[in-house]
Amino acid sequence: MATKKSSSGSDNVTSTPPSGMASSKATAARSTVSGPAEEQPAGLRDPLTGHFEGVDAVAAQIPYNPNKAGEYGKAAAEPKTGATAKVDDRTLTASTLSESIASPKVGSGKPNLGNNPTTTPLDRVRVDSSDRALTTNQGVKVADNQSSLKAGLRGPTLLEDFILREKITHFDHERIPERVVHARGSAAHGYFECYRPMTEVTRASVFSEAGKLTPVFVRFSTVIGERGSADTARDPRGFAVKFYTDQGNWDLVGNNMPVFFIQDAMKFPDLVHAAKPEPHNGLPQASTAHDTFWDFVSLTPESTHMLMWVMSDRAIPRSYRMMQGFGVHTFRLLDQDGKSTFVKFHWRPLAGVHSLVWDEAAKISGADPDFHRRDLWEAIEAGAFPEYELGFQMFSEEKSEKFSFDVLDPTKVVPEELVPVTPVGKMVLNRNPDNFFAETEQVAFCTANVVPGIDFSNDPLLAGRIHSYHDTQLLRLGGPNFNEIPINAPLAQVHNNQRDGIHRQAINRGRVSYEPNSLGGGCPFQAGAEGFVSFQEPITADKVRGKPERFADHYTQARLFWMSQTATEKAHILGAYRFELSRVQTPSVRKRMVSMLANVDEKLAELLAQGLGMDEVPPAMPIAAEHVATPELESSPALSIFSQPGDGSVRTRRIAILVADGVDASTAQALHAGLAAAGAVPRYLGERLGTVQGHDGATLEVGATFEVMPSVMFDAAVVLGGKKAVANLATLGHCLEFLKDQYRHCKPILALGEAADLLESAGIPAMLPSGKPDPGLLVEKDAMTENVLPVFLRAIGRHRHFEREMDPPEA
Ligand code: HDE
Repeated sequence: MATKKSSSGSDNVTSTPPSGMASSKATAARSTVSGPAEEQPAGLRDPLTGHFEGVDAVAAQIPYNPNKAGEYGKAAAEPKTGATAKVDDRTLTASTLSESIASPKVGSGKPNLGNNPTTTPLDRVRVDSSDRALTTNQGVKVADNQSSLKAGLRGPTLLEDFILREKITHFDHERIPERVVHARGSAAHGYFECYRPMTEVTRASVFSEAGKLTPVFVRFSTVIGERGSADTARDPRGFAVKFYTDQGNWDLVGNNMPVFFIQDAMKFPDLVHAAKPEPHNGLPQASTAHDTFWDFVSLTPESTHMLMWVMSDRAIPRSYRMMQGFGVHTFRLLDQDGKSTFVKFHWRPLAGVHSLVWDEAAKISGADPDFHRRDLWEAIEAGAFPEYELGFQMFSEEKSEKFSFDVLDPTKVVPEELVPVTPVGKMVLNRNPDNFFAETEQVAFCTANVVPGIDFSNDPLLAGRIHSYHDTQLLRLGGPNFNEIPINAPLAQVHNNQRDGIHRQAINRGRVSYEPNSLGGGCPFQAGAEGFVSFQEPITADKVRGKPERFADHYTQARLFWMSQTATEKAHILGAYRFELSRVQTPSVRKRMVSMLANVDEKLAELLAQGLGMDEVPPAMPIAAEHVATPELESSPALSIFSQPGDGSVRTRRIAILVADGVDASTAQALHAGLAAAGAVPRYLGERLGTVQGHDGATLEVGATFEVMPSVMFDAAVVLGGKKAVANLATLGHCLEFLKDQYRHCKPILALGEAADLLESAGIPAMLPSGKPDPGLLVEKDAMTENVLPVFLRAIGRHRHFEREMDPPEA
């Protein structure tokens, strides 16, 4: 670029046009406040005139709006592709004649036509500072990042210090509002692989061919706790998946439970206000175990079914990798001709569904509040990629009308025994995010994000969600351009006439920001049949507030759930109700809840009343339904967690090998190797970090200590022989507590040689309460045989040994 000396003598960039730009003579800037009626005579032509003539030729190709008639009546059902003009000279649609001028900042001077680069892969914004100096946000190198600029070393700091001010100002603004619900979450990238073409039911391209891969970003969350709350609270878990499809983004924003508390979006703020910390004192954090929640739900009997799920072990998953996901609402699949099939979406973890037990979950909240976040991160870092199968439950509208329940009611499931789940593909999470804030915090899911081939049903809860998610991001992410934040941008091209708004990034080329137009050659044009076409649902109805009659049956499916649980699950549900309601301070709220549950099962109500110290079971509360249809099923085995044990693999299970000086170290090493080879994660656990000396001369490095990783951080434990080691461990309160908790939480324990004595010191009974041998307690008094490891692996694969569970625990 040409430069001239400024008066101060320093080099300044001038306004002289750089080479490549039309000369000032050629453009001879004529005023554009008026234009000629006809083409200009040759002598008067200049580049601007030529440009306007070219634009006119483009505009003339669209002499009228040919689609106008198609907007009315029946014709509107089949939207036409927008009219476009043939544009040979692409400078005619440019914003400026100076477009061809290049610089490192404005680009090559050859715009990438028909392209929106803000949607390209995340590499475009991934920043790496290797070998780079520190700079300001303006790219100016910072010489000194230690001290502010002062008038004298002991003097006042100067306002002029733009480096200090920029740094502090950015820091001051580093937080955004947390999500009003689901604030606490963890996320990962991955892909979805389609098993087979589903084109007979949907035109969604994700499901168009076997082997088709679609990138995804998934965020798991708790609901009630604040952003920094503990992971293992009793709560539903969010299971939100953003599919970056070639037709645009599809968000399947689900939970790990297939039903919800309420039936109409109108009640959502009430539900959340009741469940969140109470407004006067901000108590309690991340827990529904308080008066306002139970007050609300006991007056809202449609919540009964969901409460059964939330009181079950589904609400305390062992890992995000080991829980199901559900779209909850009935959605529609639309085929190429717009034919609709109702669908419920199901995610199934290939690792099986596994949960914590409540006492364990409560203790984990202290030992490692980030338990689920860490688990997801570590599994992916270790290459043990979480996998989930997506299934469709498909049924026609006609079929759904014959069900005893309404499929538009989000407090109801469609039992799998009525409509089986058809597997359609698999999701693999194989990449941790680079940056928590930029990706996990800024990701914006929205139920309104659907693609051609997927549509909504009239579930009134879904309708509210379609509005709410977009709306909430406007505040949380600060304006209407949050879709341009890299994690939210689709991979499909974005071209429309939306402009402006805070933090706009796309620099749209050309003067046209409206449709229809002819000056931009009609572009971007309406896509017609190729675009998203809503299902054409015939509706004749009165405008009313209210709910369909069948929504009034609040208990049949709660009972179905209860009757489908094993004895262990029932005991846990009862225990959860007892825990939560014992924390409620208002006896009449407790009583109301028990009277609600009496409509589900008398025994449940009776046992709960006993557990809460009530003198008698209150009478069942009146039911809202005038008529309750006979349910199709008495029980649905698919609703039990135990119906999905997974493949019995021990992959990623954490195993503690308890060690102390004098331990049988070579057996420890052999077990460590065997467990690791099976995919488990063994750790030597001791009182202090450092080396442990085995009685056989071998040494072991302690990897974790009892105080940092108590029992609840492990899925199983090994206690080794070695007289001195056992005597040593028996003196450690931490160790005895550890073993007691392993036992109480029904985890497999392997005790070798003298270790049997240690179990006795910890008060662990050798037999089950029933008098039978405990299959999860493997005691080998003699030396280790080759049988020991396989039997132990099988016991770990079973996850828990609930046969030994007692309420209250005696051990
Ligand atoms: Fe949400 N929900 N929700 N929800 N929800 C939000 O959106 C809302 C509901 C779910 O990881 C919010 O971006 C309404 C059911 C998940 O970022 C908000 C209603 C289900 C996530 C919102 C519901 C969900 C949210 C808060 C009733 C299971 C976390 C922040 C009409 C199918 C997504 C945000 C993430 C988040 C509204 C009910 C799942 C306020 C109004 C039912 C997984 O928009």
